[in-house]
Amino acid sequence: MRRVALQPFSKSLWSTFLKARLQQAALQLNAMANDNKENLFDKLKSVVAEFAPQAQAIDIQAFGSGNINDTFWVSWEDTEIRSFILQRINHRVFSEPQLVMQNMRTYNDHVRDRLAKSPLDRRWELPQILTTAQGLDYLQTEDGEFWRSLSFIANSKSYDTITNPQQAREVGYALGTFHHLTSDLVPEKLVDTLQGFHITPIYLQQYQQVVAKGRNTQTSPEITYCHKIIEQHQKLAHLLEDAKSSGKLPLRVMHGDPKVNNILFDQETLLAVSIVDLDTVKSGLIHYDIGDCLRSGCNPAGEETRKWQDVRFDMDLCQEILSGYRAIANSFLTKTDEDYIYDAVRVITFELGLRFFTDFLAGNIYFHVKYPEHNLLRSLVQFRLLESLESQQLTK
Ligand code: ADP
Ligand code: GN1
Ligand code: MG
Repeated sequence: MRRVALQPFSKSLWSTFLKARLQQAALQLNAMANDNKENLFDKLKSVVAEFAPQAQAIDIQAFGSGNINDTFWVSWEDTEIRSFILQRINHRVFSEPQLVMQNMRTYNDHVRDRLAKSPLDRRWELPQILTTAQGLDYLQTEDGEFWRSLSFIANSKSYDTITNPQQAREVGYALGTFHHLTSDLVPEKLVDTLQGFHITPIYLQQYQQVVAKGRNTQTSPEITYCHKIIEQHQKLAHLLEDAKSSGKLPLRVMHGDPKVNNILFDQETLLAVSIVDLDTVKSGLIHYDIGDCLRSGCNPAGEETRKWQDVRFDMDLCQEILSGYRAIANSFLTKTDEDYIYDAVRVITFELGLRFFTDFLAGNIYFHVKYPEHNLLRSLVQFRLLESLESQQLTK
């Protein structure tokens, strides 16, 4: 990331510069479409002041490529350059952001203690919650928005796709480390921040309801293809939930969203050093995590590609991710867990395609989009990935 020298600017020149930068950030973030740009400028300045009153001249940039929250990188300079992550929690998705922060505390405290008792033999970081001047974990503004600040994991970088086998093993290692470090955290200590999240049959119902309402009457070969894939995979939607209710797969702590760009790499060693986006950490099946990690990691074209017909599931990357995962997860992974891995990737890939498609039909109310057909294209990518996966066998 480009660092900006702050000192030579006068206060007013700095303010003009920052305003331009923020307007640019606002343009980049589609979620900001509803914000008045002037308000956004003032809002960001006052929110930063609550978390870092000592920061004099600040620089703020839109950051990352998350689909849910609005994320900013905030930096300033005193004796050295300092920075943190500032996020506006999407409260249309998370109706009780205070519970999201409560879970994050529970998770952070647990993992910090565990690492203190039995340290890993390599770098592993937790994003620290930075409190407001009043000592709170988040700031609720008068207009009902929720903001939080997290320490920036130093010298780190995330990637939207995996480009080599070592990276793939590291992605697996990162998820394994998350499961390992939470294997003794009682799942019931975590609250459910997003009801229905990863309950695939519920997404199927939502799709059926949206279709029944008939709000979107568009037709195209792509839309027909999506309906057809969903029709063909009705049974698949129940597979993991059935395994859960029959007790074949136990409830454990799951991350909920371990896609590749939520894993951070050290820019020098190129090793995975953290897993972020802890909003959906809760009691659930680790198979949703394994499935999601493989779904996102084994799609070299990336989930945002427009060339959806070229999308394929890369079995070699899959083996690398799994070998990195197993290296640390072998202590708790059972034979039955292993037996469900292939199906877990199918379920979660189908589920995400279904979620994107339903959101497209419903008018793009959940995921951030940059254009009206964005979610349609994303669903085509997932459905094509699913077909590619189903045309291959997962070898152990
Ligand atoms: P969203 O829910 O919108 O995906 P995330 O919490 O994943 O939001 O944040 C967006 C991106 O910002 C992440 O994918 C990651 O690349 C980056 N990021 C988030 N938290 C940190 C952090 N503490 N340090 C460094 N980068 C971070
Ligand atoms: C969202 O927030 P982000 O971009 O890391 C979504 C995931 C999806 C993912 C697809 C809370 O993740 O479930 O798999 O988009 N997160 C939530 O890119 O819905
Ligand atoms: Mg994210």
